[in-house]
Amino acid sequence: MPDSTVSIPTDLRRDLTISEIKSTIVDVPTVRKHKLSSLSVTAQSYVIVELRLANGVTGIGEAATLGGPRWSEESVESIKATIDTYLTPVLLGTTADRFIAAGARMDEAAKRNTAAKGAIESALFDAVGKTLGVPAVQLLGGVVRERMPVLWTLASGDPAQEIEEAEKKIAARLHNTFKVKIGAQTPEADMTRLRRLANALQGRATLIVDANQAWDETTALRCLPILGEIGVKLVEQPLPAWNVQGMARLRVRSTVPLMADECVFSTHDMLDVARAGAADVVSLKLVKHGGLLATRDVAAVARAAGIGLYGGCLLESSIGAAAHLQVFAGLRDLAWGCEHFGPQILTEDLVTEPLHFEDFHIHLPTGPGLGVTLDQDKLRRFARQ
Ligand code: MUC
Ligand code: MG
Repeated sequence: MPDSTVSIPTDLRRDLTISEIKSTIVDVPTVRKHKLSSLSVTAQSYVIVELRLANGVTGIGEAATLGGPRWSEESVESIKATIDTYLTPVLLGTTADRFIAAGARMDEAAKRNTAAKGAIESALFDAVGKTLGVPAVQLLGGVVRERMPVLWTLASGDPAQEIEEAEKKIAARLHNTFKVKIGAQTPEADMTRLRRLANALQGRATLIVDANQAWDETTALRCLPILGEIGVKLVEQPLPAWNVQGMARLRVRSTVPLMADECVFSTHDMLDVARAGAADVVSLKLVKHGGLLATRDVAAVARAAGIGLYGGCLLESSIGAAAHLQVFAGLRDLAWGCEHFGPQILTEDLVTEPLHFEDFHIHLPTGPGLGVTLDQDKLRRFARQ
């Protein structure tokens, strides 16, 4: 039954006109060095988008990067240039709740540039959600889960430090699944490091690994049985992103499931991986897919192929993490949980009230839009001069 007491403003459509889009580069220090196979960071760089509507509501979004243009093609400098020069002009004056049309306009204005598009689309969902007083997930089909398991990434490369860090996370009941970043050192050194971690945390934690494309096929063939014997539960992107056929060959011989990350940006990539039988699981990320709706599209292709879903991250602050949670909360299955530990690896978060972690889970925020509020003082403080 429609509720006759709810009055929808007659000029709602005019109110939702996009009047201003502002982008700001920020660099936020991390609590320790975070070391991947081909890069390491001591500060995380984001582009924060503030998108204002004619009705006065401002939506926010975030584009994360990792090590400049080294994890993927986009850097904060290129993201800001794309937003300011190409995406903003095609959106100003249009209506914010036409998400799919906005995506088409952005695709016409710029090829790929998925992190830039994802940040803008997040801000659209935030602005519209805030205007209507509903969380973004409600605009995406509604909540399936209010909280989800969240892992922590061990990436200092020093096993003694990593064991101590993991112990603290377990004791605080924040995380008991750990993703270990491998590939920065020799495979032998990584296997020794993993054995140490597995022995120290035995029975109390689950380990997965992410090689970030570091291995070739023969190295992976040699190491996968060892990873299985150590008890590693999932191996993420062992081969270069281009080598989907190689991943398929590995998968046939591996007892440990494989997860696709850098090889799946678009729905077409997902389809190729599915057709090749190259992955058991896919890591979903707004920066790769280009927004909340595109992330759902990739998830739908994966689901159709029986590929499990994992909520990936790129060390987002609570702004970017909240945008991801709005999507993840509405997926029918999220068999592998998520990794939105980003807010905890920053020395300071960018929102007034950071996301809530408890009992090895991260909680979907309850407010409208993305459910978080940008802290303007922090934005000013961390803004690149
Ligand atoms: C990646 O490749 O998964 C996510 C977590 C982390 O530590 O690095 C990122 C990127
Ligand atoms: Mg990865």
